Amino acid sequence: LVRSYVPGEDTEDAVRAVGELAADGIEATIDFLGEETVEPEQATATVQAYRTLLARLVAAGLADRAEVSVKLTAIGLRLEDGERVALENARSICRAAQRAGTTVTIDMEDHTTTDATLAIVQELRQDFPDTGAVLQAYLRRTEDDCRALAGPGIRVRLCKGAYDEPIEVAYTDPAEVDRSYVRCLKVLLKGEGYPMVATHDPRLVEIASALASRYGRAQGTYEFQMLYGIRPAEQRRLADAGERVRVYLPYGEEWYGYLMRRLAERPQNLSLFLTSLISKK
Ligand code: FMN
Repeated sequence: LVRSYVPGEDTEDAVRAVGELAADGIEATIDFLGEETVEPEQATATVQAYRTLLARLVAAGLADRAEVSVKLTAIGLRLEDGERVALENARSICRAAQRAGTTVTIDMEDHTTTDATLAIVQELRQDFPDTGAVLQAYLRRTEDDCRALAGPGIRVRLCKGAYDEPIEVAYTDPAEVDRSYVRCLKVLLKGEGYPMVATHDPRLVEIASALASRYGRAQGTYEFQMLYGIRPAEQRRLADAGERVRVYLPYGEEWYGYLMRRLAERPQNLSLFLTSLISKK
């Protein structure tokens, strides 16, 4: 079970999985699973893990098939002077990614981090213009954020959102979240940026394809993203149809304890686990 959703604990496991996906014409974005950072040393170790990973991707000739996804809380956002620490650490990862010839996307976490995260992404984009942002359709603010991030070349991953958010800031009715997702898709696909459509929801995938052709977007001027091991046949179907597809691939040592805690909380709910793998609640 574990190996179907996380390819392994080591850098080599992640690199091997990237190679396997590449053979199917699918790209990757790799997330190093660290624990919530409570000490600066842990943040530094996470940065080092990303640097090692990027070097290994280059050595394996796969740096053009994979980018990395980074959570700011894993590189210091919640430490003292956290915004500065996280920005400096993120810069270091972006520099390594640029040298490797690939990109970084900054994951979005719970709503208390949205402003800081977007501010840091904007700062990073000064030096590394292809740094990706993530917007969550369940937040009421997100349609506006999409407008602000629909400019030329801006990489934006649109997802529904994975955290338990209060009704003041988020839509809680799934139908409302879907409607918001479609409104956001329209803004991003009509815009001049590079939308990354992250969902497994068959209806939203279909709507995204239809909107892309309605707005005259060629395949490859946007992409689909799904989690490693979820709907793999659909991932291959989209890739075979000429779409650009990227899989979010988590790996790391913290994986096992993490999975066990999630399953202990809600043993009946595997999809909750899969979502929490992303959100690290
Ligand atoms: N949720 C977040 O809150 N922040 C993220 O950065 C994030 N990144 C994701 C990346 C990918 C490739 C995918 C597929 C999902 C991501 N999610 C993220 C999780 C989604 O918000 C959502 O919980 C999950 O995809 C289930 O919804 P679905 O029915 O649209 O697939």
